[in-house]
Amino acid sequence: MKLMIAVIQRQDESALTRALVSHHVGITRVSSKGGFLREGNVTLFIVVPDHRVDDVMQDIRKHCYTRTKFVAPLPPVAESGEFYPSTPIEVQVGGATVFVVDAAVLGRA
Ligand code: 2BA
Repeated sequence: MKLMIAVIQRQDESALTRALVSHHVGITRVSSKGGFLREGNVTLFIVVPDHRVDDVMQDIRKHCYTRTKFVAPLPPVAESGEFYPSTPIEVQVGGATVFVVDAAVLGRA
């Protein structure tokens, strides 16, 4: 068994979870927040037999899109009154960040 931990963007959640549920894949969803952008995202916990990992990845690839965000970089420590031009930097987010680890289901209470 594998535990797949997928960090996805909120905009992709609905289509992806619908697809996974229709393929009889069990999911647990938690609200999360990226450490860099500090924007809300969604983390899905998915446990599947090894042979289904590729099917889940296919759904993730199909429904999770790369988007461009602009973030204002943090200013360096500046002398008071010093002008600091903060040009937003472009960041690519997604499609999805997926971690796959071995899992054992020991039973259900
Ligand atoms: P965030 O941490 O908010 O990162 C959003 C995007 O900002 C990242 O997209 C990446 O393109 C960029 N980024 C992240 N850290 C950066 C840095 N130190 N310098 C410059 N750019 C940086 P993704 O790579 O697609 O990641 C999307 C979200 O997936 C992340 O949101 C985070 O919630 C999660 N994630 C990504 N890598 C992770 C990791 N190694 N461990 C745990 N969660 C991760």
